Amino acid sequence: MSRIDLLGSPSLPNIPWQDKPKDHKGAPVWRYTENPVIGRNPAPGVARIFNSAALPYKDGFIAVLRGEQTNGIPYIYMGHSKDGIHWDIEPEKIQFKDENGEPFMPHYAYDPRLVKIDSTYYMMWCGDFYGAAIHLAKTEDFKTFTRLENPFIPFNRNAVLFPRKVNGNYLMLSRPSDSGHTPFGDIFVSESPDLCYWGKHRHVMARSNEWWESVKIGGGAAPIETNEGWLMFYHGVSSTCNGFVYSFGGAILDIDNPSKVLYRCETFLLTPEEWYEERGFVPNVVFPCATLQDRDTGRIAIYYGAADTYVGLCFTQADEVVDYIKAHSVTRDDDKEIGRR
Ligand code: BMA
Repeated sequence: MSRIDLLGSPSLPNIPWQDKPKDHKGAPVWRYTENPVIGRNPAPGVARIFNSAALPYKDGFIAVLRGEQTNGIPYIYMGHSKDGIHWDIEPEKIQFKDENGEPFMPHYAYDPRLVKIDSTYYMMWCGDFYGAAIHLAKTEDFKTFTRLENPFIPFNRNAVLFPRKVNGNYLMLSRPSDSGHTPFGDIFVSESPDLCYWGKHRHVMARSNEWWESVKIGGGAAPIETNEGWLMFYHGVSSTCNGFVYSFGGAILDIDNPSKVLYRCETFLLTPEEWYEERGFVPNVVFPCATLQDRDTGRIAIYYGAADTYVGLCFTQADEVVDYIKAHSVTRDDDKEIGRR
């Protein structure tokens, strides 16, 4: 039993897991020793899968996967797994319908997130809406996917819903951006009563003075509800003479007012170190998109994209990671405020 209660999370005795190596140093996040869990050319016509999200489903796991097709255009594929590690990938891209039942195919789709609210699964991704923007769809059965309204106008990326309503409304994190490889970006949260109309936009966190996240930050996995607040894993970007480096960090948001940051770890939790993170289509990227967690043990498994080429898996434990974030927390005035000006 962990001290930190993962309030909204299920018992997940089959969570993929390895214990922390005895000689592990630094932040309490450790990689799966057999990474990457999805390698190159994973399906017909798909060169790489990365930045992907998974959830428990039936007696195993289900994933929405960013598949970079051999024509270079990203799209979303589904994966099925018994153990959360070995994945069967469906050869056909996900086909969407609109709310009238008419087929809808995005021009491109990348960086999907997957969030279950009550009995419905929601997918968010970045796609074309006269510019890069957030797309949203829902499914009950992973057979029919209904595309919903675009929550926000362009340009915006890195959307992820909270796994339950807060104060009666759905909440979504997002990161307003530009049309290119955005050289700025903070995390915002927006509310909706119905997943159609969005408002009450609030600023959550800015890029910080710490160099690992000084260019831009963006939401990663869906926030995890705990008795200390919402545990959020997000990516932070640094600029070098060889381009951007993507690491990931952790913060804890107020449970009723998630635009208030209670704790924010000043150091990264994971940064590119392994060959599959340092070498690939885009070197030096770790990009978290989803977590699995087991309420009974506090075990957390984090799926992350590596070097825009592979899917990696790493682990942490609720008590350890929350203690670490709190012990290394630095918050600024604009983190702590409600985020409205
Ligand atoms: C971001 C997104 C991610 C990608 C990252 C690193 O802007 O496009 O999909 O992983 O860049 O290339």
